[in-house]
Amino acid sequence: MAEQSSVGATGVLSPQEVAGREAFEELIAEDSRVEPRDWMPADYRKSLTRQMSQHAHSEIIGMQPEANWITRAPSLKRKSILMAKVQDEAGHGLYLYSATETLGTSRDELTDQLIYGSAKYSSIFNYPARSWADMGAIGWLVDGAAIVNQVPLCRASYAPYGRAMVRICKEESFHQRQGWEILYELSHGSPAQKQMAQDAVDRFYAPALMMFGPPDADSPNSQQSMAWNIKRFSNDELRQRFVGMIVEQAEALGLTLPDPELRFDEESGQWIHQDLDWDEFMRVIKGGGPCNAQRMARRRDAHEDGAWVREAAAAYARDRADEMDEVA
Ligand code: FAQ
Repeated sequence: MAEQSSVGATGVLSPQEVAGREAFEELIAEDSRVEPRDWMPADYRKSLTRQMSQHAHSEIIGMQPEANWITRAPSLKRKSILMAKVQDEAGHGLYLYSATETLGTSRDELTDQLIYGSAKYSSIFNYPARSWADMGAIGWLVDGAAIVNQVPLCRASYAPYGRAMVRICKEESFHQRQGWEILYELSHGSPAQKQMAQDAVDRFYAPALMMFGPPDADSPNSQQSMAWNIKRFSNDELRQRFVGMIVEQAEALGLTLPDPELRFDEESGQWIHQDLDWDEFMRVIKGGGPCNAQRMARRRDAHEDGAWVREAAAAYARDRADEMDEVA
């Protein structure tokens, strides 16, 4: 009973739809999981498709800043680690596209929405990776923010999303440690290397904090998403948790967070960070960031270059299906 529409042409719910809605509301109230076969409200399906596909697009576009550094990694070991990480991100994109497909939109349609439409992907990947130290900052700050945001998603009410997130979070944890390790080595190297690490942290700190999304007061999706147990914490709560986590880590790295207003507030027991430039954030998510055009052009070219692979795979699948029919 996976019906999308909940209201018929007359505006009256059918008895099956009433039963489906009741079952859905019960699942949410008892914090259970919704499976693809279950009835779900059209808005729940739509909002999940939006969030999960944006998440998948982010993983795929997110391969670009790091892939650009594979050929320039400073050693064979660093090169193989970076290649493994970038491949992991491709895997994450694929789990997430597959999980999103269970909601009824095909991967081809989702891809078209990114390449030829206006689907979003994470703002962070529209910033350039200028030096090797940026591989460290991306691992430490970007994967670190992704973990804080995504661990609660392992408990998302939509079961295929939660299941995909469990494996993704394990891999992100390895990614964060490799970023930390790159920065640690640089910050304990020559003065020029330490400066390179500091410069990377200076450039990625604020964009990493913006990954959590707009402030709660300007987040149109959060409230409903939390009521449906998709998101478990608000954007500001997770951003706050992340800042609390990286303050001590930055000290251990011997690096400074570029935030003149950063201070520990005894009363709330929290680290207070500077106001972020939300105009910049809006510009970036609307396509006006430093690398939006380049990222999308690269993604479009890769998609078009890969058309023959998709055609060959489809032809192979058709042949296999014909063979199976003949055997049967
Ligand atoms: N960038 O109402 P809210 C990674 C949009 S994966 C771009 O607060 P929501 C791994 C939002 O979509 C990183 N757009 O939205 C990696 C909405 O627009 P819409 C990706 C953003 O959904 C590491 C509008 O603003 N992670 O890093 C952003 O409740 C290294 C209003 O916002 C995920 O996708 C943004 N930062 O909360 C890979 C995690 N923030 O759709 C490679 C899953 C907000 O109404 C290398 N997603 N927007 O047109 C989420 O947790 C949520 O969707 C949020 C946004 C928290 C991102």
